[in-house]
Amino acid sequence: MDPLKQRFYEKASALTKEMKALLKEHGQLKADEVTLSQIFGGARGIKMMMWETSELDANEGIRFRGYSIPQLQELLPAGPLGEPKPEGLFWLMLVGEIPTAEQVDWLSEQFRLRATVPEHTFTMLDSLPTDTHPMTQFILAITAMQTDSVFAQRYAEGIAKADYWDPTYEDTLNIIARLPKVAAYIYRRSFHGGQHIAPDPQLDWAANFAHMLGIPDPGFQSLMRLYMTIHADHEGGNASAHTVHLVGSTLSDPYLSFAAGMTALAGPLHGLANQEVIKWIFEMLDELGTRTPSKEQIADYINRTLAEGKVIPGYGHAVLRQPDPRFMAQKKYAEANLADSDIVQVVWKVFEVAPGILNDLGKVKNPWPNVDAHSGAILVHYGLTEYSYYTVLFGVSRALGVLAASCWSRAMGMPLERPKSLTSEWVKNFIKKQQEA
Ligand code: HAX
Repeated sequence: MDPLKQRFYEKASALTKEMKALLKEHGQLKADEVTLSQIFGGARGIKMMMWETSELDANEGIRFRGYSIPQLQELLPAGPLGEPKPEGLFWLMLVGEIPTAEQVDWLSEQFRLRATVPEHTFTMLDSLPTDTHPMTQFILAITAMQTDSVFAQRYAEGIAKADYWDPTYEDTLNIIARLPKVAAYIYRRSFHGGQHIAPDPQLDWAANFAHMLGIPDPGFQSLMRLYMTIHADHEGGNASAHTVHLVGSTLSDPYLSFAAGMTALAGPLHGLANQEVIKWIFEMLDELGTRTPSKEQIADYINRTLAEGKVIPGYGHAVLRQPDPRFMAQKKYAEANLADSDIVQVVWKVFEVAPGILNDLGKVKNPWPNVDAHSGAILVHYGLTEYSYYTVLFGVSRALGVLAASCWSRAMGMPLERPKSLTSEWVKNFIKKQQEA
């Protein structure tokens, strides 16, 4: 057994045993009470699933195994320009320990060794029109690779429930290893005439992805390490993670459950917001006829967007009630590396005026920027201007968190997820009974 798999097995076996004993004694304790407003309001805040890899606090933002993003930037083994390697975050999320530089190098090598994509994936992609949305291509490509699922094969052979975690781990490493190649292929066929770039075996996972996209700037490689780290996980309740969790609970294998999660990420209220933000900014600049709008011009454009009954993309969040630390990490990166960029300065000016305007509406619970408000401007700076591709980048990163969490779900023997739904008739009767009581 490889060292990471061995460590995961030890950790997961111990925690599963501990949780079983705790549940036996305390299983009847109430962890939550649910209001009708929560049921009608998108299940906000209802505690209903286990998710080991990260936890979100409304005011503090995300912590991965207890570590904030600035702490990860300090503690995880880094690339040459100082940003953490996402391999290290994956290790941390999977086993709860900060890895050494040697362990991260070992994982980079694992991803290199497992990166061969089944050829029919490319044949399938090449059969699609090149203007097919990149997220559609991405989802189809993940699904096409499912022919290689170790979990599906072992299940068909008749695997014991106690062993589900093992092929889940294998699929997890294989999928993460293959995604940069698949995602770069989609980018190059969609926007660069199908001129593909061979992987560079000297590079770590994120830098190799940057290389295959065709942007040789070492700054872009470093940005990709940061990008792949901060987008990886946001606890279990967000739409993409929850979808992976739900579909995985049917024992649909990691390829299919991850592809399902990517269909959720492709919604404009979730991951697609990163393309919507830059699209909205470009439309604003075109309409205003300037690359350097004033704060007053931006405020006016925000008000016009709201008057048209649209949302301001990149602002608001279902859980967060402060500026997203993932936004702040990107802002800090931009301040250090590309403070002169016009498009980045537009993002900062929007940050100065949008929260006040949204706050004044009186209904927006969180007027602050989320992760998607900043990423596009930095990508544009490095020449990655084709914004319909941005959510694929998010998706490659999201694999790290949701698949590590899938390993935990199978190791802990999580059952088929099946919450209760209600009818309006039930709600009316319930209210009547409460009033009579
Ligand atoms: N612009 C305008 N209005 C907004 C708004 C925004 N950015 N954010 C929230 N509102 C509105 C809602 O549409 C809602 O209006 P109605 O009552 O008229 O329907 C009201 O404020 C209350 O909403 P909320 O409780 O504050 O927010 P929700 O939890 O319902 O929704 C969303 C959270 C992220 C979907 C929402 O803030 C939004 O639509 N933001 C813009 C899209 C976006 O940036 N999405 C990415 C989120 C982060 C993410 O998942 N990234 O992948």
